[in-house]
Amino acid sequence: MEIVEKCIEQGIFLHPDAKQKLEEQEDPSQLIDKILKEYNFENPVLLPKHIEQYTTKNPGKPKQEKKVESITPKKPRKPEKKETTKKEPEDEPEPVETQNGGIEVVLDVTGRSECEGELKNFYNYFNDRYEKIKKEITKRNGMRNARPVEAVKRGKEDVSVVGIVNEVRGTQNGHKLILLEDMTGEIPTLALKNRDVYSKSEEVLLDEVIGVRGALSDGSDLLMLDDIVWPDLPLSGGKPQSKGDGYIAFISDVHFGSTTFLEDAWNRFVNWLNGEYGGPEHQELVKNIKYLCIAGDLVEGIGIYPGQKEELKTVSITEQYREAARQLKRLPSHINIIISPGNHDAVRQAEPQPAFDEEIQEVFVGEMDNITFVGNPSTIKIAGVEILVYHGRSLDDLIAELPKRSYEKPAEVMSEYVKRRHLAPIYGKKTPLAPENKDYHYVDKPDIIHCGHVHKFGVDQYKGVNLFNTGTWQRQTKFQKKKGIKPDPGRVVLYSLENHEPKIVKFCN
Ligand code: D5M
Ligand code: FE
Ligand code: ZN
Repeated sequence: MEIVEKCIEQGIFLHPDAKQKLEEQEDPSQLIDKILKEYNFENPVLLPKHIEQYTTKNPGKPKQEKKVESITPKKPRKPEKKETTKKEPEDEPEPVETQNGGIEVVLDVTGRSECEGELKNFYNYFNDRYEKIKKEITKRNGMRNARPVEAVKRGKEDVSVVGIVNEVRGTQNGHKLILLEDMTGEIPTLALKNRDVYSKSEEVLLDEVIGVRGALSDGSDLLMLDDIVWPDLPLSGGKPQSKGDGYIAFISDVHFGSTTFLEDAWNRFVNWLNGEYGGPEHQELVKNIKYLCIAGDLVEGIGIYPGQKEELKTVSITEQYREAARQLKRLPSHINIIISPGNHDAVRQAEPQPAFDEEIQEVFVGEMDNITFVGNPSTIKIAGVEILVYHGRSLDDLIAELPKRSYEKPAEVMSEYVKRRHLAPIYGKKTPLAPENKDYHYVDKPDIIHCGHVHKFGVDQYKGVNLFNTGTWQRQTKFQKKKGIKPDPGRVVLYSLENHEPKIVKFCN
């Protein structure tokens, strides 16, 4: 299993034929390390052709290359009977755990990972993604009578269908072709360049679940589009009804252990929390801060990017977490801290990432008992307020794919999570995903989504969901300088559990 696990770790699925080829080699484990190091991660499935250049012995077997489509099992299409044990995820009650300070962990992969890198995991994952989002889409106008792809193909009149996007591309004549698939089959759909629907077609992302309405063109399978529908949320449901008291403080991307960590700003924040910075009215305010939520990249980590070593205070990951524990211990002990990991933390890279393992937790537990460790993403509830904590790695992919989105307004990019009801619509790219049997990136109806990762600060609201991106505590790194990304460090969002309004507090210009 070792080579398969190494692939899962990176969010890569090892095709069975590629696995067999690797196992025929002298040292499969060493070879897979080399391959993964050089792999471009554009295709989440590692195929025999990807490893051919590395294999030395060929035991004379004819090459049996298969087409990508035949093995990319992201399609919820007629699987073998025994794999169709289709679960109704809604019927599975999630065990709710109550932690420090009445923090309920509503959804978290920690301790529940079932991904074994098998085809059935892919099938179950995409099936769950499809069913959950379809359920929402079919509540929207014009989509109530959505029918399966195969039934639509036989129809004549106006039709609607919900499918996973298998391909999006511009045609030679400037129209947009979108290939949609459900468990019954695949259908090509076309947004004509001179129709209103065209601008919507430009927002369609690969692998996401969308609904479409249109009419079949005469004598063919091609569906001419009138509209594209995302699941989204209906208009704002208003503020949470609950009436708690005190504040939750939100921060992210602290990067302890980096030479670019902004110690002065952090010290101001710590002093402020202890009532030693900011004057009497601040003292009154900070007394009421009951929770601190940290959305990943707690430490700088090691081996994350090439050349990162030059910016490390220490190359010992345990020492970095010890420093984190020392720093968090300086905060008032009545503050309940929630820690979710990011791509710099020492857990598996593929999302959903579990909480820090026991060894790392012990570094903190020895020091303090007010921390709740959760996975990434995870949903927690505090005083009736539902918070979706997600580091935000997929923001890089959304910004790259959607021309109207940019690093300058990170909270607005997060509204895409609500519109698409998904935290990682594109499978692969810069966001490695482990195909769990259940889709942990589905977005239900949180009151708050809290992200970090892009090191840009922003607060926004969309359809009643508060969107916070809490920036960083690290100054511009060499990479960011090269890319022209100017970080927004030393900022905190305070959310009132009483009036449900956010406030911004700055500790750095
Ligand atoms: O991510 C901070 C931001 O910078 C995030 O948008 C990714 C981007 N970033 C930083 N370094 C790199 C490299 N080397 N490659 C690609 N993208 C990068 P963080 O998770 O804190 O590193
Ligand atoms: Fe970061
Ligand atoms: Zn990050």
